[in-house]
Amino acid sequence: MLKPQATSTRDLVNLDGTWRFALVQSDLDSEAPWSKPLPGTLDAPVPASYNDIFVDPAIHNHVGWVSYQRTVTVPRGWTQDRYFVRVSAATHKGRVYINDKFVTEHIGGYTPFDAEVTGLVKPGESFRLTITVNNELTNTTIPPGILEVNEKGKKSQRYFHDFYNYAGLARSVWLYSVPAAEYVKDVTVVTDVEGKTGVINYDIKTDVQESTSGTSVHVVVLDETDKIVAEADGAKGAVKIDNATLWQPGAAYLYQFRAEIRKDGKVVDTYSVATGIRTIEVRGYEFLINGKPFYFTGFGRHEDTAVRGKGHDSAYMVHDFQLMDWIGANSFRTSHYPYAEEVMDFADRHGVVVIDETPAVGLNLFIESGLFGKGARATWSDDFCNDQTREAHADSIRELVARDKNHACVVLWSISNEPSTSEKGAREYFEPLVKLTRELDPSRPVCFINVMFATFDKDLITDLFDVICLNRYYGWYAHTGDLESAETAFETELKGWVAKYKKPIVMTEYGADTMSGMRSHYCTPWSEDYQVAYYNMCHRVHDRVPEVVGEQVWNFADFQTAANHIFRVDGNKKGIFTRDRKPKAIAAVLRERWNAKLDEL
Ligand code: GCB
Repeated sequence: MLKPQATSTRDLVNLDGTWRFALVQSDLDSEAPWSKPLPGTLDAPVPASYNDIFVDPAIHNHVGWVSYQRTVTVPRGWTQDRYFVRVSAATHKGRVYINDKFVTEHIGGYTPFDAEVTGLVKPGESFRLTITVNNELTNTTIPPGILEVNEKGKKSQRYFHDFYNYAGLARSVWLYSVPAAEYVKDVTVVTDVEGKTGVINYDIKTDVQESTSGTSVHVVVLDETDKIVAEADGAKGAVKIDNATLWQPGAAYLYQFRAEIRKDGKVVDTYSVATGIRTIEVRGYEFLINGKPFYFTGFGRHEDTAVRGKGHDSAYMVHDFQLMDWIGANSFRTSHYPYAEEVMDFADRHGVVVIDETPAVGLNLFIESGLFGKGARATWSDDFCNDQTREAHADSIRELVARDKNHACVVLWSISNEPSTSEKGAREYFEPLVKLTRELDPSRPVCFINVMFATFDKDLITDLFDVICLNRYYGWYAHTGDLESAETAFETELKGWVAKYKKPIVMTEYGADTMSGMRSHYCTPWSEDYQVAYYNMCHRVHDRVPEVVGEQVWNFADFQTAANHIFRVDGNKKGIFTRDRKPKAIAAVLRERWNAKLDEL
């Protein structure tokens, strides 16, 4: 799933802007919105979630299909090409129609897909492009949810993750071309280091439509000054770069790995992958990048801003990376779904380390029954996470690895956030998924993110993974307001994990809801003072447990959550920054601690 690229043999047309927009009010097939111009007067921005754009609760709370539509012209020069519409994300299910014709469907809200237009519309002609998007979550989608219908027949959506179910076309849409005869369909690079030599192991897949005798694959590696530093022939192999500059956290260096198809000495297709040369290893209690112990500082985050929802926005992206740099964050987790590819590219370019997560969040009925007394229901069961759910989960892993495998920034795959791993059936569910992840990418370690109920004596799956990732809220959800007992309980638990598993621990979440501006002489929960005291307590514990190799606080910024919970006031307020990126008092404290940590690394 290569990200579309403009090269000397390929073109790229961006289709962002305002599209016609309408809700599908009844049944998609009988309304057939693709068959004519959309009814009504609404326009919606792409990229953006549609929920907060309009001042209309019917749109904000809509459950079901919506339609986006616009006219697209195929460039007249594309006579020797194949061409596709690339949808970078349609949350959670998307269908593409070219004029009256259904072309493709994709399930999974945070990974891209293509619809081929070649053969349906000629170069120089225009067509009506309709993308219908469905936001429903069921027990066989990832993430899962439950659809409910009230006595008046109105649908509503329940889900088990703590962020708003934003939907729509939140990332860019493109029209792109590749050479028709033969093109580079996929590139995989895996890097290694031998002394001062950088090694890029590569595997190039081509798509051949015509009989193309006489073509060959060639690779060229350029450094950051565009100087050729290595070349090789063949679709699979290794290239070596003497005195390579490594990709380091905080000091990125990217080579361009250019795959070329040549015919009679001419380049007939070319595609480049920005490649950082680095190694990753988990050894004993250490997480090593380029052979050196790494300590994660940074955040669990969300793609979340006012008005846009999960819509990708370059201004916010750059600003957020600036804030992370300012505060001394060397890493983040793409909690709880794959982020826009632009974010991954940016992390590569700026040396920010990423724990890359699938959208498998909320595979847990225990939290609901435990916290809200809703009555115990089994998570791993025929009527919730069953074989079909696991198949959808496997697809989400396949698509994440296919999309992000070449990013130097990605050092660890997280295959799920807070599944119910103390419940019977968890091991049977996860074992094949861990195996699959390792087959898809033997070069990176694998983790899942552990929930507070599944302590070391109850969890059933941790031995299958390389790193222990813990979300803990001692002093917030447990021992609320009592940091003294929280400190003891937290340290006791960490030591239990160390003794049992002998693996490195990354704290992937810890935090306390905090109303910006609320101050308290008594360090009351929700005040900025409590947030500071809470983090100081956690950090004392981290510093006493040397097997802790990282701390990612929850959350980078305040974010929107589902409206039907009484324990959230206009969203989750555990941000270090407010939703509009203003610092809370804790920001200065983290800045001092993390910058000191970075100096030690
Ligand atoms: C968690 C979840 C995260 C929530 C957070 C919280 O453990 O992983 O999605 O937002 O707790 O604030 O409750």
